[in-house]
Amino acid sequence: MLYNEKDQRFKRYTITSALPYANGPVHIGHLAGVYVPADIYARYLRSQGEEVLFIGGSDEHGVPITIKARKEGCTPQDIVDRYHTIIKDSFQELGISFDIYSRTSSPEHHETAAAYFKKLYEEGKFVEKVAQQYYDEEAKQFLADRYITGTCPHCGNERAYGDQCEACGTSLNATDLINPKSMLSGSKPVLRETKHWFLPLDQDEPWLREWILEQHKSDWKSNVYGQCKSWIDAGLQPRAVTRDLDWGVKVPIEGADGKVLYVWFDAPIGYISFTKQHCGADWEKWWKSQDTKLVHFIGKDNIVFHCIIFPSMLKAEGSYILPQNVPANEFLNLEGDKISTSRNWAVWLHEYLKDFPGKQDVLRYTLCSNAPETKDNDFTWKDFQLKNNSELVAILGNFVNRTVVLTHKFFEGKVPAQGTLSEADMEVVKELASYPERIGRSLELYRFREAVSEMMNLARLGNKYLTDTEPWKLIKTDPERTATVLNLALQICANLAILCEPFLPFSTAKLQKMLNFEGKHAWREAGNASLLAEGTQLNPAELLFEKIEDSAIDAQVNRLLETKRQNELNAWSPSEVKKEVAFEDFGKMDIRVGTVLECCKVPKADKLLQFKIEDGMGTRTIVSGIAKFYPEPEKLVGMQVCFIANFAPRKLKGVESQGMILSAEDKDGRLVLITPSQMVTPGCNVG
Ligand code: B3M
Ligand code: ZN
Repeated sequence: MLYNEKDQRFKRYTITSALPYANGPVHIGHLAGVYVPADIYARYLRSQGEEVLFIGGSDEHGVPITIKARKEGCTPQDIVDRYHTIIKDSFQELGISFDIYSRTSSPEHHETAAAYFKKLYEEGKFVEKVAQQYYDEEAKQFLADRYITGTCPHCGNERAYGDQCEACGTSLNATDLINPKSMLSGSKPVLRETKHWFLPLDQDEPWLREWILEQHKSDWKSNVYGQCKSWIDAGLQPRAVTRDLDWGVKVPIEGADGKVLYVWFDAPIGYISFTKQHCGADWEKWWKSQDTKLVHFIGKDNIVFHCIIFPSMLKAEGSYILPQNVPANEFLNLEGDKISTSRNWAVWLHEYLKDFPGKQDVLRYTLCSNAPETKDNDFTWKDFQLKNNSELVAILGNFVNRTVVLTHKFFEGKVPAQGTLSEADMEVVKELASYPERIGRSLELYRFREAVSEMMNLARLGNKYLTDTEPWKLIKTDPERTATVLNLALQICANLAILCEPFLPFSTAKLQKMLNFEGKHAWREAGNASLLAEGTQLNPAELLFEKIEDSAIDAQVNRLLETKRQNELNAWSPSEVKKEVAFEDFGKMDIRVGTVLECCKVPKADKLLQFKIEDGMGTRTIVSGIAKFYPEPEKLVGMQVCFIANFAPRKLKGVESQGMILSAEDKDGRLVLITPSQMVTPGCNVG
């Protein structure tokens, strides 16, 4: 039975999680924003005995996929096959408990999406319009969505796409872009006429306003509500649901050759087609029954599609329910920087699973307790280590371990008898009883951070109880009382073995095994202090969590630093080549090699080094502004450098400099001395 009264009228839950594009693997931003909270929610509801259908799948259409295929010289199908497998396997390994994880390139999905379009078409729900669209004359192709880039009219981002600006999150039409450019040929596209079908969102405004802005004023998250409100207030525009492309669901009507459904039209229908795939004939109750609660877990860039466009598609069809909630999260950053697939600035799930085998729960825990629920948030590896070492290991793991080890030590691993409870014991029992509701209520309100911190508070309660009662000392004077203490501590462990499950399924399974308390336990069993019967034989103690050492964290941080270095390198381009000069002009320069005899800092000048150079004719002094880059100038003695020998002498900080030493300026402004690749005779010419 759920705690939130509003939810009690629902019999079943259709939980969807945004379909990741199969053009790359899944990263921690996706997980924290969508999949970890959705999975916790689904697991919680199942444990509450609710009927749940948790749907996921890969979004295999859309321009990013065809662009990637083009770049790699393969077919879009190759791309989606590759990433669908990686994504699906890594979700499974992380314990994301989808009832079905399917894909939109499947024939079943194409059929459902096409039929959906056809029905709306036949019922006259679309507006047919011939519109001007960008066309690339070199590539001979219409440029849908991401095939166009340009400047966002809202925020000035120069890399906005034809359908969306990722910098400010605004959803765009390609014709809104300033300075549009084709992704295919780089040329300036021209406008050409083409026919498309539009969803007349403008006509939906009255009911959307009532439904979202009135009915869901208090239960939708403020970030979601706010975005919807600004969309609706700005005035909704008809939205094209077809594209001139050859990758996607073919538009199933005559006269639509070369056109497919817009990816944002077909993808949410994926939720429906996957339900059919999973449930067969019995699928409709999940989508058409008033006692079903539909909840979409998404990231903030998907809000308009799930709160306005998809509901308007559902309403147009007529027989579907609308979502009751759309708990969208904000974005997770990584070490202070926006996560970016193209810059490889991410922690990829499949790589994490390889680097940290068996530590799925650590990632789940960190991402949940740091989830960007109300504002963007930052993931750092240091914090990940801290959450593991000082919370999972030091609080939860430590409490369970102490309890089980002491029970083995003092009571042969059998749950000892619960004698008379002291007042302090009764306080603990009372507090214990409040946890299922404390955690559950937070979860029902989509407050996952709050919920997971309550979960940890229960472990804290247990730890404090042991510290206060000191059973390891008590055993010497009062074995009977010790039995009661350990019994109660074990009861807390058993409660954890129910209440941690949505968050930490792998560790919970271990804990259940240790306690000989395996199997599916209902949420409502928790909250009482008699879950484990006296005499139950425990299994040997096992560590639930292990400390993560600095070396493991350093390796990850170094990988990111290397990525950053690579990105800077990629972003750098050499300065423009100067105006052409004649050979004679070059010949005027007298460049030679000399050997460094002495080198020291110029007093009272941070930047300058004073060189004494053997130049074949004698010695000369040259002052050079490279002190910052050679902190140990004496080490340069013996090295050969190149210098301009016929530079007019000039005084620098009171020292006369007779020439100029050549160095290369690296992209970060670092100066590096130029030296011949083999020793040569001092004074010889360079040219
Ligand atoms: N494929 C995910 C994204 O925008 C998008 C979600 C579709 S959910 C129907 O990254
Ligand atoms: Zn923008």
